[in-house]
Amino acid sequence: MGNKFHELPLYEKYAEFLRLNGRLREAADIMREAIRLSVAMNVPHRTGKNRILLAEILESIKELEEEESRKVDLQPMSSRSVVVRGSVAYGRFFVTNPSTLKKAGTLKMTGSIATDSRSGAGQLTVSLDAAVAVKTIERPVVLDPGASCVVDVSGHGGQEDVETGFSCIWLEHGEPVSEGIWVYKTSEVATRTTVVDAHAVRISPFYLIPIRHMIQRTANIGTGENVDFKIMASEPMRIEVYDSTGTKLICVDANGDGDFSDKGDLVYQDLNGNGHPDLGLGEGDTLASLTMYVDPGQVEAADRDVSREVSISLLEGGEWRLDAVDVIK
Ligand SMILES: [Ca+2]
Ligand SMILES: [Ca+2]
Repeated sequence: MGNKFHELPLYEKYAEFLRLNGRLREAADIMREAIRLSVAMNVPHRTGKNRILLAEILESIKELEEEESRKVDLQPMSSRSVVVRGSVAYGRFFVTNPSTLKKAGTLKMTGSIATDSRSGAGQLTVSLDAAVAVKTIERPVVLDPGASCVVDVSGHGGQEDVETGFSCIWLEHGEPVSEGIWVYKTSEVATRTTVVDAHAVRISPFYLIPIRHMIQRTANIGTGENVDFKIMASEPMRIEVYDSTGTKLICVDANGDGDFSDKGDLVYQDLNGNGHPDLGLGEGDTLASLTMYVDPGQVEAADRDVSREVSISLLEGGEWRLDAVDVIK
């Protein structure tokens, strides 16, 4: 039994070593051994000290587990674009790391991929061609704490009423963590200015969910145009809208009811001065886009089955015309 007196400091030092190296669960196991030994040896001051250290290690484990639960999130989970015949469709996925831990993973993408490229750590660009055979590519991505990566997808050769699909999956250690799909097709209609896509996104309690919308008009309009839009949610939620660069704030609707008369509401961009937020299309432009960030707030487990909707309408001839409905679930 005499050896036990030498073992106790070894256990204590080893537990500290493990803790300093971030091996918290092993540190807790060893510290439990140290406590058991110090009780057996009847050295209460050491038992007391080690119990405090164990409590600290367990608290660190809890914090780590909370962080680990903040998984990388790929949005939207599904997305559909219907563009004017002969034009290119644009889809976008946002891959966000809402935790304070650095995350390394792989983006696995499947579709009629013609080309792909990368610009910096934050953007992948993929070009699809409906005529190209379906294939799968994998690209490694490292996401810093709080960082996101954008996957921009352009869809060429879309056929009338035949959907071309693309899937994007975030893998960690080869296991899928989050995934989304995008389909596009063309349609002969849409000779006016219209929102050409709709999305379904997952609720996340950890960050504001980004949703990008493309607005398309036919090329032959010729003149510039300010497109007024209205965004309304089925349940109260904060909605921020940014321009195509993602950095210029257009409006904030603090409760998502579509007006700007509530506390915290503000219109930052109203190019035609009619009180409604808008986007400017230049003379030759056929496309504009907006990105909204929505915060549905904390959703009770019992309400998880209830889908929330966000609708976008454009102002045309003095009337609001509903163009797209996004689903949040
Ligand atoms: Ca409002
Ligand atoms: Ca306006």
